[in-house]
Amino acid sequence: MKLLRRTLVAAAAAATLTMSFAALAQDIKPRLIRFGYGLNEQSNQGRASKVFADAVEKASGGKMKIRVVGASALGSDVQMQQALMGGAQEMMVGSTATLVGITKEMALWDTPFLISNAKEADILLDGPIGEKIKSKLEEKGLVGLVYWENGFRNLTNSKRPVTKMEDLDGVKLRVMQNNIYLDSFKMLGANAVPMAFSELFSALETNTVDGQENPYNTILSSKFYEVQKYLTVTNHVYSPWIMMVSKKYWDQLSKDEQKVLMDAARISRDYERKDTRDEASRAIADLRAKGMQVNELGVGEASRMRNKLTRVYAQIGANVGMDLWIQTQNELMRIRGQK
Ligand code: TK8
Repeated sequence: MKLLRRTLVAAAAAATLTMSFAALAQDIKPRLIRFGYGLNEQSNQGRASKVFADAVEKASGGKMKIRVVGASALGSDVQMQQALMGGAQEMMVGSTATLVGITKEMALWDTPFLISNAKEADILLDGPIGEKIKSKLEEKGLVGLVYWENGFRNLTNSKRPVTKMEDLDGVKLRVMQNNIYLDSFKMLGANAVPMAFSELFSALETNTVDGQENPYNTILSSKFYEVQKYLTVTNHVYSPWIMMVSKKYWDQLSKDEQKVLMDAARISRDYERKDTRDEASRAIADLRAKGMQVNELGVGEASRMRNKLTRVYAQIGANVGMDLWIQTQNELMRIRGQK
């Protein structure tokens, strides 16, 4: 009996020792988190990524370190998603549109002309609808933290001013790797081709494609004005970004560490949306100053386009499911009724 007790005490002591060694090792070696994104450092995406990294470092007292890698240096959105699912990379921020092949409900955010202002975007993204869609990522090995604003997308090209639908005829247009975008722009008459963002600048420069569509912020930060003459204010879709963690990695973290990442993600989201909106409000003037020729769509053209896209709306409804689709329409009616 005595012997047994002594053995147990010794075993317990050994266990405590091992545990404190592990704790010590963790204290010394910060958890290094690779965080990838597609745009360059001097962009809204780059600035907010830095805010996130600083917030994590501060809240963890330096125990968790974010290594921020921009300009698609860790891969395109699609490649990074795969790396997160496989556990080869810890974190990223990128377009929700490129996630549709993984989580079909993400197609809600591809709906043309769905969201018409920042208030609607914030309520849909941060409320139950955004949460529901985000939670679908988990079964695919991804943990969605928060949505950032990419923004309202506008059209640029090097051929001609686009004022009506027919002006898109024959324009070779890069779209994201997403079927809704591909089908939509084909239906509108463009010669749409899917391509990773990382290849876009040189494709525009070499005239492999004539045009593309992205928010003002990106047209500025990626210097598309150097290779695109015409900008059409279409606001054809509000496009979010989403911050994600590899589920394999997330599950290894303690509750406290998960909270550090989530809190910092929220801080970066609030910063990012404000920064993006400030920049977007000045952007048309900036892009004109850089030499772009800016025009609006002709009267009634947006609704002509919407009518042309009936099949796309049906396709999105099928992707996201009727419940979610109706819930979204109801939510928008509620928000619009408040005004
Ligand atoms: C950046 C992309 C970009 C998106 C696109 O990696 O591909 O056009 O708008 O922001 O996610």
